[in-house]
Amino acid sequence: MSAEEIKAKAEAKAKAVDPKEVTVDIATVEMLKKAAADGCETIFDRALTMKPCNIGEQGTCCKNCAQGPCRLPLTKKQTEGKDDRKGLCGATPETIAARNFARMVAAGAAAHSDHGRGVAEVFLAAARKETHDYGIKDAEKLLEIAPDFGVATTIVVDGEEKERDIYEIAEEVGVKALGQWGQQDGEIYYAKRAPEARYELWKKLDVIPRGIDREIVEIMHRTHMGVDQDYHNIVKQCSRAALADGWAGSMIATDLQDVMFGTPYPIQGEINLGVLKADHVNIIVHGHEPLLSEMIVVASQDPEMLSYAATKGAKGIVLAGMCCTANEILVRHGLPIAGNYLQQELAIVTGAVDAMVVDVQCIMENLANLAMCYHTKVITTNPRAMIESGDTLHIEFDEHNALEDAKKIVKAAIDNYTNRKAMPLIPTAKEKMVVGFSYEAINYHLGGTFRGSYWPLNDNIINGRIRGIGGVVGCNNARTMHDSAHLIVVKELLKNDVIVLTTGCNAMACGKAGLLTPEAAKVYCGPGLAEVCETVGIPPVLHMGSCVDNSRILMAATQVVKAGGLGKDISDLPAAGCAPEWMSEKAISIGQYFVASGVYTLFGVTLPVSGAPRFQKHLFEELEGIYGGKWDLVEDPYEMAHRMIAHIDKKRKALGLDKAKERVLMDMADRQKLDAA
Ligand code: CUV
Ligand code: SF4
Repeated sequence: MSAEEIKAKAEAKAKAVDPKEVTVDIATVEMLKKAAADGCETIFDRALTMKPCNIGEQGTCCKNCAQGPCRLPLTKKQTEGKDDRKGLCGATPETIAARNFARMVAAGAAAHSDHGRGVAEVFLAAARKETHDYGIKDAEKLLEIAPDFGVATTIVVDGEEKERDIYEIAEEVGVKALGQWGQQDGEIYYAKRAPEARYELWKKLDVIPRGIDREIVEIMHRTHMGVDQDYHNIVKQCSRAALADGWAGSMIATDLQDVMFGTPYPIQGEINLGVLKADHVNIIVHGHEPLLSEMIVVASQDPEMLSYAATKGAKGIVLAGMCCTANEILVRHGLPIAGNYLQQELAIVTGAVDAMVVDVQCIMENLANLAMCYHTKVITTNPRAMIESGDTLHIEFDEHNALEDAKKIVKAAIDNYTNRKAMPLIPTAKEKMVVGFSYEAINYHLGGTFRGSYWPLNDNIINGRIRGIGGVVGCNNARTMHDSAHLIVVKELLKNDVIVLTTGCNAMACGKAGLLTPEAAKVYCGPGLAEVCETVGIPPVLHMGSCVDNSRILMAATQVVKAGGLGKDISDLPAAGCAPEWMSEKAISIGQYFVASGVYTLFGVTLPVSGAPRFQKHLFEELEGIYGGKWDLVEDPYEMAHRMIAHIDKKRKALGLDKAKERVLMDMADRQKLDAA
């Protein structure tokens, strides 16, 4: 070998990913080794060779007009007090960072809400019986949400009150729900679901969304060159658009999905790449929308499809999920999950995936390249999301023909089974879990037979067995060790008797680590929380669904407020939220709607605000005085957990719950007194 060759080899080696340094997940370690051996590149490799741009990372690169990009990095000079940075037009770093931040909110809110719009459209088609494939599965939930849209559930005929036809109600709900996107004035319907104090605060601050699309468009307008140049005012619009996401776009998606496909109740499931089977046709549904995947669930169990698979020599069909589509079909059907965001490429690396069916969001373009290394067919299904790279197949999904489309997809996967290039190598790792804790299910489980309310949860918070509530959600991020921060934060919270509500990729990290089982309570929880979980028989980490299902966390928080004894607003609760490994713009929208709903919200990894100190101070400090919730950035997951706990303790103190209390058994009269309080 020449000196040059040796040098090149050493360099390549220095840049090779050491699997144990980038993930705590054993299946991921195994597949990263296989990818390296197969000579296939993944996001983990690219994260090593490409570093983030330091100006963008600070949030201070503006390319909103062609006189830029104007780049305003923070230097030592500014940290010493004098800050005269300006873009060509005079835009301050504050304006630039706030505009960039606002555009992330707009993109995130748009992603969730456009998903919601699709759901509302299918819902309306189902209500009008224009499609045979969808119907009303949970009529009870429909009756529950109808009044929120001002839709009557009964009708008076000849002086007698009668139940209305369920499909008639559904049609009216569908029309009104869909109208929320184009509404120009007034208020979104669900704003009134919030605790009264919160609703009044929003009204006073003038941030109640008028209509979903309008608030998103207004962000794009305000952040155009030369419009809104006051970061306080930009952040106010962020709140409006984000609230339109959390309390409308996402919440409507969750509710109508529940009505069509069933509200989740606790169900068993399995997670990690070990759910794939070498002698089966393996289909992965990846992305976010349950509309199509619900149909693929049906198609993959169709006897005709199963016997077709048998003719190709397969023993059966495994349908597994990836990312939030996985969460959707898991919480409703108990279908297995192959992994979270950073494992999508690695599923293909097993060599066992015959089709990777994608819809929208969080789909890495590199899937198409990797599919060329192996035999996987990547199938796009949504006209919004096509892939130019590689050799992908597009089978467009149409709700009027949904089951037929789904069968076409399953058939394409079966046909591809015989094209496998080598023996698959599937990791053995998989874990059992109990999932599906919608806020209705929590109501039922914790309230149980006594009165079916959040009271028992509140009672246990008041008596101190449970110290508080932690919402831990969000993505994976290739800039930080896969799943590590997720698990550290969650375990630290559990140890300190904080019950955890989870969605998204955090839920999957917890599942893979065995935290979503009732047995985990004894192992990981402080004595108080362990006792509660063991008594009720629930896991200490409650899997509430996908990212749009963060709306379930808003509803759970609202139910806790309404159950009494813990203040009058979400901001009074001993609770905090975090996204330790976030990466998606959707996470920024979620963060903003949690903050505007009164929650202390911490993000890990990075936030593009550090280059604009006054804007950062607005998010990290001043917002608390306005909304009772604020942003924070903490890279160290232990520190993150402890800041959440400190906040929880602060709220407990404000509620007078800091004195260690003996548990008093309350009678009905006491409870009613508390309810009235
Ligand atoms: Ni919507 S948004 S990486 S799949 S949680 Fe997972 Fe969840 Fe983030 Fe994407
Ligand atoms: Fe530069 Fe102003 Fe144009 Fe942004 S809007 S690129 S800061 S001139």
